[in-house]
Amino acid sequence: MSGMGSMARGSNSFDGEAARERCRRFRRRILDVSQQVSALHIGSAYSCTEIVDCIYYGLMRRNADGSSPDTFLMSKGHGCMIQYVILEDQGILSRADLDAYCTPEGRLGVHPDYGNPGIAAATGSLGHGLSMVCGMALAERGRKTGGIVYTVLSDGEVQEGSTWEATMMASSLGLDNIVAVIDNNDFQSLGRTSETHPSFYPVVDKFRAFGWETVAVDGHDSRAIFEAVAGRQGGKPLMVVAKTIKGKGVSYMENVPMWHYRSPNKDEYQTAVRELEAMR
Ligand SMILES: Cc1ncc(C[n+]2csc(CCOP(=O)(O)OP(=O)(O)O)c2C)c(N)n1
Ligand SMILES: [Mg+2]
Repeated sequence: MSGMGSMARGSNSFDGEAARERCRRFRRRILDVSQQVSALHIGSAYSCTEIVDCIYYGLMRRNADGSSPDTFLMSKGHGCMIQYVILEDQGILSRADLDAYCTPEGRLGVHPDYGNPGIAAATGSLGHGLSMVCGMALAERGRKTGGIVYTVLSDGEVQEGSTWEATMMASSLGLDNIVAVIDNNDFQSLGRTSETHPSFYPVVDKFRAFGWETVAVDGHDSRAIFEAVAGRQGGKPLMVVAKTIKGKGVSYMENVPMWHYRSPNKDEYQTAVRELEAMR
């Protein structure tokens, strides 16, 4: 397969202002869903809001019937609330689906389940996503569909050995139809990645050494993410290392580890609403 840079939607077609408003709206919807449950991975979803938005609204192609030749797999499955609200926005999941989040009657759980609309694979056990992505990308190549497989990994997840097996496999097989993004918020649950695993850095160099094209971006700059992918050279799998802030968008959540898995109380909810509404 030839380099896939030309398959992206076009380097000037991504509206950064529209992305900013969508991401504000998605954070607000996640905040509202958080009030239905005792806890959800809100900081993890806010960390990769611009990344997942850019993949769905800037990079993945849409057919006239709404389907896509491309695939998205949320490797950091615990951050799936951002995917759920985007799938709701696209009409693939319903409002009722999200309203029933984590209830016995509902079909959406804490992690993505295969079989639910818009979900390419079950994830949540970290470290397996990139291996599945390799298989999917290989299948797309074999079927000559031109389909691109997008995925988002977390920085804690990259420490799993299986991620490196898949990293080596992707470049060995020349799977240039893989676009992976690391949500590099420098937190893994309650600790700093840079403190628990200092040798994680410089992570860009490691993927380059494994034969990937690499690029580092600000993971909250939607246009920068888009341009990093659209402007790639091609011929190799692409790893975008996106520098992010866990809990981005609500001041008291940013870089505060307990917001990995927690729902705001009533006062905290009101503060977050005020902040998100002020971003209009
Ligand atoms: C194999 C595996 N081990 C442990 C966990 C429990 N767990 C859930 S999230 C998480 C770490 C969160 O940090 P990171 O992976 O960097 O995600 P993010 O910062 O994006 O939330 C852990 C250890 C898991 N889901 N899978
Ligand atoms: Mg992290």
